[in-house]
Amino acid sequence: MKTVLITGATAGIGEACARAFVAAGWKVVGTGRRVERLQALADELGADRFHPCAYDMRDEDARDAALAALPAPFAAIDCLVNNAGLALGAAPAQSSRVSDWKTMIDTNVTALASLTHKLLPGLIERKGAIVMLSSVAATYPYTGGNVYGGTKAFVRQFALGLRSDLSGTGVRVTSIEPGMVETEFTVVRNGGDQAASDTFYAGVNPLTGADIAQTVLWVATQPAHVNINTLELMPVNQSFAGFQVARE
Ligand code: 8X3
Repeated sequence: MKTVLITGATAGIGEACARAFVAAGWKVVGTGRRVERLQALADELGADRFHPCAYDMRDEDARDAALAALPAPFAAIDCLVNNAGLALGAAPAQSSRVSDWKTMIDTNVTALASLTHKLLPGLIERKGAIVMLSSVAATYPYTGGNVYGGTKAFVRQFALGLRSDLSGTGVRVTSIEPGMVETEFTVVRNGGDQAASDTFYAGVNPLTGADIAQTVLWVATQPAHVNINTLELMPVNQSFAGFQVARE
């Protein structure tokens, strides 16, 4: 039985991944700040299958203590799902808060890279897998995407760069790049405004956390010689539009 560590397992895509991996016979270490949500998942999925690992991913000392305290059945991580991340604000750069930018960079870039670095030796030893949650925002710029899109472009390029560095180790690395997925993501992005999130997804028939979880599980369970490099997905009702032009 393999073990996956999923960051941000308290809600949305991460929580759906926890359910999907447990259903597929994996043991899951779920990280996040909201201990009560992790405990509820452990109660539901079984303490022998889901281990709550509560810490703030931007606090490396807390992370290291939590990982060092993993019980033996959960300590050997075969797969890392770098899911935790957030967008804060959707305003143009010139009217964004720099504190929001720093929080996004600290979480989506610094904490993700640091955790990956920490788990790499074990992943190499076990010929494991790393699945990164990037975004369509990594590839397609949009108004108000600024630093969020920049962080997701980092995630994508970091994943691809890791593939080069890990050549010959057997470790597989994937960048998953979803478009509109209805989770707490847009509520958080808009400062807790549920109505703004409801409006954003209204009539879209957006992707769900469960949709993305099935994709992550599929990627992680490919035969050992198959690496999915990048995988971009959107709801059918989300697509592309042309450039905007400012006329003088
Ligand atoms: C966010 C994707 O399409 O909602 O990662 O901007 S989208």
